[in-house]
Amino acid sequence: MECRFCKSSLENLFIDLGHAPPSNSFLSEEDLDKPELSFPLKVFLCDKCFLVQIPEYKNHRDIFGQEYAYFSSSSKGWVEHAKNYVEMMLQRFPINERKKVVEIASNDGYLLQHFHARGIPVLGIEPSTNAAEIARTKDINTVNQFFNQTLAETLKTVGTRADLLIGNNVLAHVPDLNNFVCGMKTLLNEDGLITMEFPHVMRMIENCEFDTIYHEHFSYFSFLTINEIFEHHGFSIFDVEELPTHGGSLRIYAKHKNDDTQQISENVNQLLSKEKDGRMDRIEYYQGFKDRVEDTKYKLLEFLVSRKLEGKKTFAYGAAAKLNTLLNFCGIRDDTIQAAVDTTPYKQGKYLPGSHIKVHQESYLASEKPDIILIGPWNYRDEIVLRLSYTREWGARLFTAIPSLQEH
Ligand code: DWN
Repeated sequence: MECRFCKSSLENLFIDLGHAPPSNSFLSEEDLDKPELSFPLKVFLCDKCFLVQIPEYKNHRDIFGQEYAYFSSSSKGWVEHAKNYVEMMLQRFPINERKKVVEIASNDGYLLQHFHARGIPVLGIEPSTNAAEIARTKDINTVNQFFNQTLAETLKTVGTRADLLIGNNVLAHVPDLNNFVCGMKTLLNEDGLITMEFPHVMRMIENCEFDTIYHEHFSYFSFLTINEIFEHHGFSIFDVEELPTHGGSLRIYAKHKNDDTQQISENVNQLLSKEKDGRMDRIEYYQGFKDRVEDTKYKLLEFLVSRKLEGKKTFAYGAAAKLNTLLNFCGIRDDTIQAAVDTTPYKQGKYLPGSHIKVHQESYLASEKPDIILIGPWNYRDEIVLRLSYTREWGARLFTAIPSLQEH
């Protein structure tokens, strides 16, 4: 196997989470009587460019095709984050009705709707048909295709160039990374801007966020590696921010290398130095992760089995992809966690991949009154703990499991 960026041979195993079904492959009632596919979940480290990565065990077209389970608007916190981004960008850069804003992986229009509401021309690019159709109901012009160099060339041919090109939580989902970044180079106008957000591998390692490892996350980025990738493809990253979203993400701001309209912020060198001081350009930095992951696993299993033996009822709240990685790596099934709850209509009535725990709508909590509620998307912990305050009436206890078991 070779590194998807620098093509060096991949010799270093970062972590092996065993075989698991893809974390967003929710099952219908009928699917429970059929075979269920599991794939290896092995993560490798390139010892040349330090890109942490998973081979394309499951074809990305089968993951993000017709039906995708994740809708960006399913979490208020994320929609608020997108709205704040739009307001910040309009303050900082001259984005107006004469400009074109293009978002790659625009999902259900959660972000572009805020530019559209201001009369700024937008174009969404979204491969999942169900999400693209929701965006179109919000009057967001959406191309229902995967983004790549070919699509970029086609758009350029018909006169579409991006003055602002946005990509949030998409770069990690792209097997052919070089083709994707080449496509952005084609689509971005001469003095155009790129902003991209993606989970920061430094935070994943520091906070033991192994549950964010799943088949659709092909790459896990440090700033050192992202900077090398963008420089290689003729971009300059002129600013970077560390964000709290999704367990700790980076937002990068990039431009064409020959565009001198933006000054390079000190933030760029500061973060490069921080990562180098943290020895993220050394293999040793990436070693020992599995031991911490296993410690989290056994402490969670001990907790859940003890509650079960006491006759307690445990539910999961938030049928996130990360919950499925956690449950499948820990071998948790519907005997220890009896049900899950989620506000996403698409997920309700379906079953979690691997564990086959049924997903219910939120009212199921009040009708069943579980003693223990394990919050899957710990990245929305505060929002969810507040939302579930009513469960205290029957003495429910709320927990998260990452980075370690904590009560809230
Ligand atoms: O990269 C990705 C990240 C951004 O989102 C995607 N590949 C997949 C997805 O990962 P995830 O499913 O782990 O993401 P979330 O946003 O942590 O999932 C939250 C889940 O919890 C959703 O199914 C919605 C649900 N939810 C809920 O039921 N009630 C969320 C909140 C805040 C709530 O109050």
